[in-house]
Order: sequence, then structure tokens, then C-alpha cells
Amino acid sequence: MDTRLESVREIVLERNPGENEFHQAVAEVFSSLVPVLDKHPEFADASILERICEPERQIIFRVPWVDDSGQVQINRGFRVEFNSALGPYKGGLRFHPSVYLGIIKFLGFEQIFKNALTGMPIGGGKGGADFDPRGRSDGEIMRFCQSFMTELYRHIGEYTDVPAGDIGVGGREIGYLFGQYKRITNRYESGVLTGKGVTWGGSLVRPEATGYGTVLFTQEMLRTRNQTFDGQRVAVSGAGNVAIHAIAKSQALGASVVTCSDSSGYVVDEDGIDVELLQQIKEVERGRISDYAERRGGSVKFVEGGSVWDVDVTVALPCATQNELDEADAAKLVKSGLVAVAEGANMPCTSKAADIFHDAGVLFGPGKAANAGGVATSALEMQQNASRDAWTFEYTEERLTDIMVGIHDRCAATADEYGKPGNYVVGANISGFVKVADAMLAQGVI
Ligand code: NDP
Ligand code: 2IT
Repeated sequence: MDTRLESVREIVLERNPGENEFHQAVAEVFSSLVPVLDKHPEFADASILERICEPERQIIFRVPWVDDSGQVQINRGFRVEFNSALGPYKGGLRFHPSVYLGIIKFLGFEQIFKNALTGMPIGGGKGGADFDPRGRSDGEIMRFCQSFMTELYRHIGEYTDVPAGDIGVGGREIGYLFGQYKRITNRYESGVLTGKGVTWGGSLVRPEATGYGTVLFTQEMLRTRNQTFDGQRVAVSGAGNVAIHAIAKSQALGASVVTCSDSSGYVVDEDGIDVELLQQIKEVERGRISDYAERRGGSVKFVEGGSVWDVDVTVALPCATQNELDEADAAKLVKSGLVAVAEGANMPCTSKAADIFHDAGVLFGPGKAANAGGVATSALEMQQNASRDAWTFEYTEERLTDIMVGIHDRCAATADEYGKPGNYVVGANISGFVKVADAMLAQGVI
């Protein structure tokens, strides 16, 4: 790595000990930036790299709540307001027991460049808690969300910071969070959160947007090789919001999706995943994919503890969590004839896995481009809230499609410009970074 980048990376490692996922996300972006610094020495002169790696504000707070047995529980809440060069901080909230500052900072850092790529006026932020929603009653979820918002409310606002969902935070949680914000502030400030219910300020297509967008981005990558989704054999990992809608859109475009997974294992369904049944089990009953295999019967197989990437496919869409696909998985997929990978999740492929895909000539769509449809549709929700309007499904999906095609084309053009044709990692990192860096330069040393 270049000495300018290496010295900043060392500062990041030293100042943020133990935050491995954050270090990984910084290294991934930096790996693309040498030609940018050569072309724009003014960025290094103004210490843009050092500044962009230091969040503008980091909030860590106690979240006390009472469980159904009357026991007091204490969790740790986070909101990292990373960069506001392009607009109010924007990014999801994750409730998962693995959450700590390093996870929230990796996600917030990614979000800066992802949001820039969408072309919408949104900065980057992320938050969450080390709360495990699994097995908790509806009442416990509500009390947790209310306690979380009792601190968070003072830091957010439609012109300041606009949270949304991520792992463990969906429509139900956004409802409880919004209710508490409204109660404390006495303001019906629709634009303070996105991912709201459609009857009270939410946008149509927001629930589908991340999964749909990932597939639309993949479709554009396939198009550059005169291929389509029709007839592809697809592996999707995860069984949550992103996975379910990635499965639905892949199927609508003629692909056969044969897998989904959760943290206990994966399912292989050679007839194609029954997405309605999966949605019923995951979103209504809040069950597990082992229930799916049981209910679907026939030749459907549930493999406990196994890796979903053991299944031979032509398209892989990792939609569960970070570092879920490593170099061994990548090598195996390449050997069995993989054509394309797109990251529905944030940083699901390790950097070595991504290198293997690139070396093998597999189309590779990095998360900050491929999963940007979710946050882009959140920005469309903010637009609807600001104009007190509600768009149709068709119109909103058309906007999402235009945005995903735009992100694809911008990444491809930037990769060409910097001499790396077909490298969407280089395209996404450079295109996102330059936009934010230009705005930071214009706004002075802040
Ligand atoms: P959900 O909570 O709806 O679903 C998460 C899924 O991933 C579940 O099937 C879960 O299984 C699995 N999973 C989570 N953590 C782990 C883990 N440590 N090991 C194995 N499996 C795991 O979340 P989303 O679908 O919203 O998010 C999935 C990914 O997409 C995340 O990386 C998120 O950051 C990213 N993303 C989400 C966006 C959105 O709009 N929601 C937008 C852009 C990216 P289990 O139930 O067993 O934990
Ligand atoms: O990672 C992401 O982009 C999200 N979880 C969505 C963020 C948002 O503000 O919609």
C-alpha cells in the first residue's frame, strides 16, 4: 500500500484497538485509493483520509428495561454519526448480541460511501444495540425499543440524523421507536425514521428495496456479458428482510433460487424456495428455516450447521451478515462454475474471497453498491414525507430501478476511468469517496 494510505491506516489501527471489522472496512476502501490520491493531491493536503476515518460523533448509552419475569436487563446502545458532508446522517439500527463499537463503525463507514453512490443527499451513520431479540415477547421488544429511544431521541431529527432498520430491526421495531419519539417530542416528525408502516408515513417498496436492488444490480452486471437472470441457479444466504426479497425478485426474473439460511444452518429446495411460505414463517410466525424444511416436506433438505456455499450455483447472493463467505467458500464456488456474486449484506465476503472472485473473472458487486437500494428507497421515503405525499408501488419501483442502474453505470464508468474495467469494487470505492471528499474540501476543516 502507498505510504500516505499506510500511515493513516496505522493511525486508525492505533486509535481504534480491537475494532477488527472497522479496520477491515477501512482497508477495503483504502485498497482502491492510490490512483485517487495521485490525481487529487489536495485530498491528502487537507487530511481528508484522517478526517473521514474519524466519526463526527459517537454516542454510547445504557439501555435499561424490564423483562417479562420482572428482571431488570441492561444493554448497550450506540449511534455513530460518521459523516454529514452530503446530508443528515443516515443509516440503520442493528439489534444483535454481536454488536459492539467496531461493528457499528464498520457499518457506518461503509454507509458513507454507499449513500454517496445513491446520488441522494444523505450522510453516513449507523447504530444499534447488543440486544438479542430472539425469543423475546412482543412486550419485551416494545419496552426495549422505548428505552432505546428515550436516549436516542435527543440526537436524531429529519435534518440531523435519520435511522432505519438493519439486522433485528424491521417494521415492528421502527413502529415502537417512532411511537416513543413522537411521545417524548410531541412532534409527528415523519422524516425522523424510515422503514415506517405504509399507513403512517412509510414508503411502498421500502421493505422490498434492498433485496430487489441487489438483484437489479446483478442483472446489470450480467447484462455486460450478454446474460440474464433467466435460467440461473441461485444461492441466497440469510432468511430475513434482504434475503426474502432477493429470492422473490430473482424468481420473478426467471432464476431458480435453491437455498436460504440462518445462523443454525441452510435449506436446499431443488424446486425453488417457496417465498410465500418462507415469509409466513419468518415474518408472521417469527420461526426458523428448519420449520420451513419441515413444512415444505418432499425432498427439501435442512443442513444443520453447514455452509450454504457448499451448494453448486451460478449466482451467489450473500444476504445474511459480515464475513459469512470466506476464501475457501469462494474457491469452491468458482470451481463449480459461478458467474456472479452480489453482496446483499454488508461486507459478507472476506477480502480474500473477493480477490478470488476477481482473479477468476467472476462478476463481483460489492455491498456498498449492490445493497444500496434499501437506503436509496429510505431517501425516497424522506422525500415523500417532506412533500407530504405517497407514491404508488409502480412509480417507486421505477425510481429504485433507475437508481440501481445509475449506481451500476457510475461504478462501471469509474472503474474504466481508473484503468480497472469490470472491477466494481474499485468503481464503487472511488466514486463514493471522491464525492464525499469533494464536499468535505468545499466545507472547510470541520
Ligand atoms: P434480518 O434481521 O431481517 O435477517 C438477518 C438474517 O441473517 C437472518 O436470517 C439471520 O439468521 C442471519 N444472520 C444474522 N446474523 C447472523 C450471524 N452472525 N450468523 C449467521 N446468520 C446470521 O436482517 P436484514 O435482512 O435486514 O439484513 C441482512 C444483511 O443485509 C445485513 O448485513 C444488513 O446489514 C444488510 N443490509 C440490510 C438492509 C436493509 O434494508 N434491511 C440494507 C442494506 C444492507 P438468525 O435469525 O439465525 O440470526
Ligand atoms: O445497511 C443499510 O444500508 C441499511 N441497513 C439501510 C439503511 C437505511 O437508512 O435505510
